Amino acid sequence: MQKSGRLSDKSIELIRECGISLSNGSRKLLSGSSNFPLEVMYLRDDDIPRYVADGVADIGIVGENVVAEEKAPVETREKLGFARCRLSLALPKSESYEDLSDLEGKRIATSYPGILNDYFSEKGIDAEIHEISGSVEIAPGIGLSDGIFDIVSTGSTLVSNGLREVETVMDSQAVLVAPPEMEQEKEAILSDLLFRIRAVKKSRNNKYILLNAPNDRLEEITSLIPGMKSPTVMPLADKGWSSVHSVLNENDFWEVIDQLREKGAQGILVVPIEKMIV
Ligand code: PRT
Ligand code: ZN
Repeated sequence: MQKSGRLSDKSIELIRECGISLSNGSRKLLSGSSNFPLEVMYLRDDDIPRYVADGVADIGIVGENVVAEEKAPVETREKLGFARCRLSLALPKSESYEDLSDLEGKRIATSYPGILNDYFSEKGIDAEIHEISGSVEIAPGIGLSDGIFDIVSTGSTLVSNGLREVETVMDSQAVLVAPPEMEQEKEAILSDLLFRIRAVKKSRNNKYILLNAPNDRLEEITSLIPGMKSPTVMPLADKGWSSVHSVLNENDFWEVIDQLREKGAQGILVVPIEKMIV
């Protein structure tokens, strides 16, 4: 995994949430685990796809953008849902733009020449790609290029440099990569790890919900929160009321909560789930 940067903390957090303890921090090149057959090697993100392809590491956690740029023969085994961003073309705000053909003959600065070159070839655009490492966003301002191709997350870097996003070329997030073929023994360890990662990911998107429901509206209320199989319903000491327990997806959260309240649910408690095995 990445030694220090935007992927590091989330990568370590994911491994720890999988119940895997890691000795020492990312200060060393390697750290081992006392409770899982895993050793973590801390690297620059750009080296990760190549190290995995060459078998120096068995698996890697890296951005899809880096995998695409390095063109190493590795497979994405799981999307991890963090470090989300997009790779976009941007031009100075004052520059008019209608479609890609406006980039014909332009100089574009980027740290991702491979991805951009593939994109321009596919679209049949003849533009000049100017590779620079770091601070790509200042290139047009100092006359080094006409536009840029770079990672965008919130878009504030573009805005503060007087640039405007004109095309999104790819979306990216952190992924777990592995070589296409793996020894059986390692594949078994990887499947165990992926099983845990999926349980952690699932739990992040779901909440445990407990509420009190009037018995005459129980059916309507339980139909709103079907949960994993079906909700648990238990009588309250107060006759006419029941306690309902279920699991609720984060994305539906506010909408469902509003509907539950409308139907007379009271004392709604929502608690995080640590792991979820379905
Ligand atoms: O030292 P090492 O080579 O390991 O790290 P690095 O400096 O190459 O990478 P790092 O740590 O900056 O990013 C690692 C990965 O995080 C990237 O490859 C992406 O997959 C992902 N990621 C997610 C981002 C961003 N979001 C991001 N916002 N990588 C970079 N940025 C930069 C971008 O380059 C631009 O300068 O943030 C700026 C844009 O951000 P907004 O929010 O202003 O749009
Ligand atoms: Zn890097």
